[in-house]
Amino acid sequence: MENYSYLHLGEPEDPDRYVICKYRVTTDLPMEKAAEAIAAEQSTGTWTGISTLDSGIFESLGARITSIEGDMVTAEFPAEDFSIEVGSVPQILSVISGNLFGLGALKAVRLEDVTFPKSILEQFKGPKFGSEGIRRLLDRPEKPLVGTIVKPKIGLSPERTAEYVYEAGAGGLTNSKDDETLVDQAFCPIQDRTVAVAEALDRLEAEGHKMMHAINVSTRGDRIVELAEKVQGWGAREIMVDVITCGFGAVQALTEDPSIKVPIHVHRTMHGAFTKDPFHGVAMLPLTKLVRMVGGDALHIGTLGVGKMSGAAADNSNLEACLGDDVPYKPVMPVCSGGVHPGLVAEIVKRSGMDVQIQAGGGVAGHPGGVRAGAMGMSQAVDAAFLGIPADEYAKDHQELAVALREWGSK
Ligand code: CAP
Ligand code: MG
Repeated sequence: MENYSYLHLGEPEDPDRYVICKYRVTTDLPMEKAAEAIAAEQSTGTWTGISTLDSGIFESLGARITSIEGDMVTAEFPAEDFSIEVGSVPQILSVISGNLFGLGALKAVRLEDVTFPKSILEQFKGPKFGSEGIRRLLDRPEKPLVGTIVKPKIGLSPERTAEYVYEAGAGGLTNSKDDETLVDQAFCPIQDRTVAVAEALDRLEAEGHKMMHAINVSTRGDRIVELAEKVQGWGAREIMVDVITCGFGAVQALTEDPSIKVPIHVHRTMHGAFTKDPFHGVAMLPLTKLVRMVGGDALHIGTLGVGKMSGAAADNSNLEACLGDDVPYKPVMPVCSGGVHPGLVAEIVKRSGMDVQIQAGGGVAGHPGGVRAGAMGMSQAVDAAFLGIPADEYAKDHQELAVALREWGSK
């Protein structure tokens, strides 16, 4: 039996023919051995030599380890390792982030990044709306979008949800959304909620304010498109889906269905289970790239190092993956959410720039003056950041912002 080596150290990476993955590897073995174990398991090999592997298969389909720098291993997978079925994220994930996580040869391994060749990028359509399309629908060309998550997460009736949305819009917010645990519970049926919220949004529009609210349709894969179509028919202007719990296939079913004509807001609840450990799991970055490929219009990327979810990536890599022009798709609207309040807005905008949607749930509903005042406080904070005026200075003439800064402080 031939003993094939997957090591091609020092050879140049070939971004036109290969999917290039960066893995952070923790192991007691020599790093070359651990890297070979990954390449073998994820492409043409297994734990032992096998009689059925010939040089033709190995040379055309075997993964290549092109570099090992410290604990960072670069592996290239030939484009031919991936399905000819157009745009299959499940199969891509099985290759680049599959069995390797369980390999005994590795104490820990984390997929940090992935780059796809043109031949695979071309299989995907990217967002229909993206950040520009959402801005166009809201008539908000430049300022950061400013939103809320209806709180409490669960418990409000359709009428109280709609009232919350109306108050948030009256306070100046451009966006609101269902929380990730709300879909179609008895206390707030999705049809009644969608209809009531649509009426609130119509009322706001008649008063001159454009706003969208994302209705959460996260459900079984065989029902999600049907539910989204219904929700759209009941008046939803935006739809929300959880990419981790529903899967990339579900997001893609929504984004590629010609009958769905509203933007798709992508939540990522559960991602912390595999993104939080810096040595094991999958970083958010590959997932962000895949969400853009499958056509999410807006995506949660965390709060760039401030806010309650600060265990997640604090750098700008996910923001850049949403907005960068290195892929042939429209930019995705990056959403900063999680423990946000008006006192954090300036710092977020300083880190993100203007192309961002900033959201606060507790930071709106927890305002001592109620939801409308909370929304005003957030809107004023975004206006101040947009104008480059420090929040406490702007607060001298903006009462709701002043109250919020007193309540929660500022960064
Ligand atoms: C924010 C939020 C978001 C998380 C997750 C929540 O509410 O609705 O789901 O921030 O976002 O329930 O926590 P608050 P991400 O504004 O009240 O914190 O995945 O980007 O971290
Ligand atoms: Mg939430």
